[in-house]
Amino acid sequence: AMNYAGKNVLVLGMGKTGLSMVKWLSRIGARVSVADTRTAPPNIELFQQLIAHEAIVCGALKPELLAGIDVVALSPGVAMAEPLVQMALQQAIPVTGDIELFAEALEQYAPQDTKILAITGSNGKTTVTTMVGAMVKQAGWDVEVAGNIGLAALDALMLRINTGKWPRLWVLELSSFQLETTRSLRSDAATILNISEDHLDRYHTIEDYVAAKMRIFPDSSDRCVRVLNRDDARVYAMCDENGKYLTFGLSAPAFDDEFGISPNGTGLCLAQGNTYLMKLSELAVAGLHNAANALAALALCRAIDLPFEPLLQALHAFKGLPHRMQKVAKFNGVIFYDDSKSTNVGSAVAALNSFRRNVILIAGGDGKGQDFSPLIQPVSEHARSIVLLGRDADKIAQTIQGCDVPIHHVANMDEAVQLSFLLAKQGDIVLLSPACASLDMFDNYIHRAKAFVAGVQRIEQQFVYST
Ligand code: UMA
Ligand code: ADP
Repeated sequence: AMNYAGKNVLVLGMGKTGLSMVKWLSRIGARVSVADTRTAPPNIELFQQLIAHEAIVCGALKPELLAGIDVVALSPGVAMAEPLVQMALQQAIPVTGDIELFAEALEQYAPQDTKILAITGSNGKTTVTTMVGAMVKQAGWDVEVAGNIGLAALDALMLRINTGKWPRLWVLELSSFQLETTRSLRSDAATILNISEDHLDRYHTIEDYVAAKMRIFPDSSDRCVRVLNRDDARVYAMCDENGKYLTFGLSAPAFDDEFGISPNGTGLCLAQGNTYLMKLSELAVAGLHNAANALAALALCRAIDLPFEPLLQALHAFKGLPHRMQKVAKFNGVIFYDDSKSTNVGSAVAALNSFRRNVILIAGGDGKGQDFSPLIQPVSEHARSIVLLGRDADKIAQTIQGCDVPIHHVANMDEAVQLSFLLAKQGDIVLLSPACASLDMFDNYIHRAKAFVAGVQRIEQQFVYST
């Protein structure tokens, strides 16, 4: 591992990750400066409390920033393709990131028997990470959950060092952006849950995106158990015959290294090999994609030999996360679902496939360069109408125009909700599952969800008054 004492480190990005890196690097003796491409990035006052004002630079990244710099520490929101980063690489200045710093720190400071589970994928990361955290806790282990889920890994690390209580297990949610700069993470088990098009505004091709995600698996000789999705050809192809792996999928498992769904005479069950674990209907989270998530979570925990019983108890109790297929209202025979966290095509497909009933789908936003054609089949099969808003509304409309499902355009979320309610018949579902990022119209997906729920509540009140 690198020794940072006395080294000049340039941190790029002044978000949560940048802040955690500045704190950590200062703590281990580096001389830290920070820059952000935005003229008014967040957290300025917090950075000013940590380092000298002259060491903080905002706006276009100029080459002078690299003068005397030994290491560049990249935030996930800053692309490797950023000219300054490319310049650093040309000058043979190492480029690192928060997960790499975290991995180096664990190797240096953590107790020998500390374990790590790592989770990436296009969809389901936060769900599976949260499930695994709850399952391990139920098994009685001290566990820390961190990473892309919201608590920066280095912040979690510093909290633990301050209290002197190392967790027995780290559960890390990792984005492809974080993985680009990760080399030294030695997970006991890791998964790529699935791969569907996303972030093509940052990756030239889907292969580049897959390559970033693959970095979650250390080289083949490593002890890391790969947890792979049998239903995703790209992921399943990452089976390493020389290494250890477990698989999950919706098909019946034939061997003990397979997790899946089997009928046991009384209904469908989650199973490992020929061992039945629990009834599918006992899962509180909707949709087969969540059964896949549960199986992946089980495989990760079994990879580190946790006993089944507490894992299944925790799965029983898991009620799902807000803004992911969350039922938010029911009136006039119409059920409203908030799936605002659906920011790519893969998650919108999973949402549509979760319903047998007719769906009024509200979608659109910033498509990040995605191909929307995977929506064609589920829209044809499950949608009564489509209500589109946001930057890529027209692009979606063009892709699905052959579906024989009426397409409507609206200017904002309130209109979207009102129109959807008018279009819905008794027994229908109104589903916000945008297949797009929210940033063209909202602060983030939570803000988008609030606009949706507020719209729903306004209609509900009118409806209650008028009946
Ligand atoms: N930005 C600039 N210029 C800069 C630096 C950042 O314009 O110089 C922009 C980025 O393009 C991005 C935003 O600022 O839009 C935030 O970037 P950041 O790197 O500062 O992000 P953080 O606040 O550190 O938050 C990051 C993760 N965000 C991203 O990867 C964009 C958070 O995941 C994560 O919770 C946090 O670190 C702690 O680990 C969020 C996310 O949206 C939830 N992740 C993406 C996803 O899940 O799809 C990858
Ligand atoms: P991530 O952290 O990868 O964004 P989340 O668990 O937050 O994943 O879920 C994001 C979106 O993806 C939600 O709309 C959710 O319903 C959907 N989703 C969750 N798991 C899966 C899966 N295994 N396959 C497809 N979509 C999924």
